[in-house]
Amino acid sequence: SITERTYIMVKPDGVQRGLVGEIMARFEKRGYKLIALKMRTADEALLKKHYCDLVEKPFFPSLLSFMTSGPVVSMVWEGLDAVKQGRQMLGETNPLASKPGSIRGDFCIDMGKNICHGSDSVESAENEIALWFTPEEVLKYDQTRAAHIYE
Ligand code: YYY
Ligand code: MG
Repeated sequence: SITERTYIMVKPDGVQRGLVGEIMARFEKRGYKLIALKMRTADEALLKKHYCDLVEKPFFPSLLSFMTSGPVVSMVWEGLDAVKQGRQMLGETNPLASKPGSIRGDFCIDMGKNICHGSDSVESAENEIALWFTPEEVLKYDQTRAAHIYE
């Protein structure tokens, strides 16, 4: 559905490397609609909820210290197949497996510094959007170019 939503986040390394505009531009140019945007430094409590399925993993402590090391840019993009397309646009978790042309495939080398996050299912997208944004921060408006993007 064209109202599918995904949670995309530029991680602290992506912010420090000046890739916020590049990442946003890819979603904008693809045709997705930006419906929420916020910058903040996340705390451990928030990240433990965000990565609740990973808290027992050996790499979790380093993931936590990396993700709290500086500001992140949180956004919600809406459009057809936003979750799966968003994951394709990001590339694979491991940059080595990420094809050139994907964000990770073009801009990073190491899995622990893979510059961006994208929801992996519609269900986790809804949970992540509710975790990172209040309902009022997720906007409703007409994307006037939609007629040129969808048939
Ligand atoms: O959704 P995605 O970010 O592609 O991967 P996840 O399996 O959800 O892991 C989240 C995050 O954790 C990943 O982007 C890098 C880091 N990580 C890691 O450092 N080492 C691993 N073996 C797996 C994940
Ligand atoms: Mg994930």
